[in-house]
Amino acid sequence: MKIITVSYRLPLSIKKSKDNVKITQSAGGLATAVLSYSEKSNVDLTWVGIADFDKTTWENNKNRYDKNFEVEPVFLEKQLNRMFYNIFSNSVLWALFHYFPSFVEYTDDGFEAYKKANEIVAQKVSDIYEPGDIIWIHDYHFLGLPHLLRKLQPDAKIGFFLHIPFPNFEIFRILPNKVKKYILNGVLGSNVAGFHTWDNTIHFTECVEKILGVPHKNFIFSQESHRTKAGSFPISIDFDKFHEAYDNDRVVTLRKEIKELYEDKKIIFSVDRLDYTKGVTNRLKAFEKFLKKYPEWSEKVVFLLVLVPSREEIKKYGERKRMIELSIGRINGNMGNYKWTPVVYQYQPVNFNKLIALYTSADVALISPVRDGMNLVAKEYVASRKDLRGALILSSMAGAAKDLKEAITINPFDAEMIADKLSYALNMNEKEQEVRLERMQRYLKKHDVFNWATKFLNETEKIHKLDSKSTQL
Ligand code: GDG
Repeated sequence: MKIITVSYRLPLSIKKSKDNVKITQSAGGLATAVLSYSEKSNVDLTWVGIADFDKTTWENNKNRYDKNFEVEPVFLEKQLNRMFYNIFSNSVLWALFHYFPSFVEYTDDGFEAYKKANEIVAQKVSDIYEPGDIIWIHDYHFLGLPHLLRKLQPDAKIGFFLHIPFPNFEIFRILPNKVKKYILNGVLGSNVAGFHTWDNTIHFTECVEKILGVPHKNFIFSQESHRTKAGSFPISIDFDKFHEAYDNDRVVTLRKEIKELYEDKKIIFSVDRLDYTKGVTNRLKAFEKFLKKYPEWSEKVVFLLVLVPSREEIKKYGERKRMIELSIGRINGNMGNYKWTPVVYQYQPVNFNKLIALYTSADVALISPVRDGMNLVAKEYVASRKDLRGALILSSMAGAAKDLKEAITINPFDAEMIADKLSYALNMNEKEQEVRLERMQRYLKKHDVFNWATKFLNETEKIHKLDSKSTQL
C-alpha cells in the first residue's frame, strides 16, 4: 500500500544552468505533512505532478534526489500546459472562486485543455495505482480528476482537497453549464471532498443539490458506485518548525540587524505572492489613511512590504503590480521625506531565516486578503512569536480568521477600519499581546499540519470502508 499525492507542482524542481543541474526539494508544509504521515504509518509515498523540466533532464537526474519518496512527473506539451494552467485554472477558476467574476476570461479551448490535462494525469495515476493505495488529489487544477480516476479504478480510496475557497451558488452558477457539471461530478468521484471551512463545504453541497439535483444526508452524497463525504479540514502549519526557528543563530543575527536598522520605529510587516486576491492595494490605501489620520506616527513607523513574483505571464498580475508600485510611490512621495521612507518594498522572495527574522521583528503583521482559502502567513506569524510579542491584524475574508480567534479582524475593503485597528495594534500593551498570542499558539500547536493530514486521510479510509462493507446509511 502507498499514498499517491497529486498536485500541480511537484515538491522537487530541477533547474539547468550552463554548467550544472540544480535539484531543489521543497520543504513546504504539504510535502512535510504527507511525508511524516507516510513514515508514521509505514506506507510509501509517490508524488505525481506536472514537470517544470524536460524528459531528458529527468532521465539524467532522477536518481540524484533524496529518495524518501518517489516522484512521478507528468510531461505536458508546452501549449497544452499553458492553456490548462494559465488560461483555464488561473484565469477562470482562480478568479471566479475568489469572487472576481469580472476577471474571468473563459474560452472553450481553455476548458478543453483542462479536461485533456486531467485525463493525462488520471491515466498516469491509474498506471501506478495498486489496490489498497490511497490517492490524495490537491486543488483547483484537478477538479475533474476524482471522477476520471473513479472510472479507471472503481474501488480506489480517493480524497480530494481544495486549497482555495469554494464560491457560493450565485458566483458558481456564472460558469457555463457543461463546466459546472464537469466540476461537480468531478469532485463527487472522491470518497472525501475536503475544504478549509464549513462555509466552503456548504457552498459545495448547495451547488451539487441545485445544479446536479443530488441530495445529501449529513454532508454525504450516496451514489451508485460509492459515497462522497464533504467536510471541513482547515489546513495548518508545522508549528514546532516555526516556533523553534526563533532561536536559530542566523535568525537571531538577522533579527538584530533589522531591529538596529529601525531602532526608533515600529514595524508593520506583510509577505504575500503578488496576487490580486491578497488585497495589497487596499492595504496600502489603508496605510496611507492611517498616516493621515494618526500623524503622530509620522517617522515613527515603517511598513515592510515583501511581495513574491507570481504568475507573471498573466495580464491581471502585471496590472496589479503596476497599481501597487504606483501606490507605494505616491505614499512615499507624499508622506515620506529624505529621512523617512514609510513603505519599504521588495519584489523578491526572502529565504526561510529572513522570513522568520522579519516575522519576529514585526510589531504588527498586517494580513488583508480580499479572499483567501486559509492564509498560512497568519498562522506562521503567530507560531514564530516565541517571545509572545506582536499583534496580528487579519482579514475576516481569510479562512484563517475562523481559527485565529484572538487576531484583530478587519474588513479588507474598509480603509478607515484598518487605519483604526493599526493604531490600536501599535499601541497594544504587552499583557494583551501575550494573552492573544498564547491562546492562538495553543490552538496551532494542537491543530498543526500533521494533525490536518492525519484527519483527512483517516476520514478517506473510513468513508471508503463504508462502501466496501456496503453498509446502508
Ligand atoms: C494557497 C491558498 C492556502 C511566501 N513568501 C515567501 C514565502 N512564502 C510562503 C509563506 C507561506 C506560503 O508561502 C503562502 O501561503 P498562503 O497560505 O499565505 O497563500 P497561497 O500561496 O495563496 O496558498 C491559501 C494555501 O494554499 C494552503 O492551503 O492557505 O489560501 O491561496 O507558507 O511562508 N516563504 C519564503 N519566502 C518568501 O518570500 N521562504
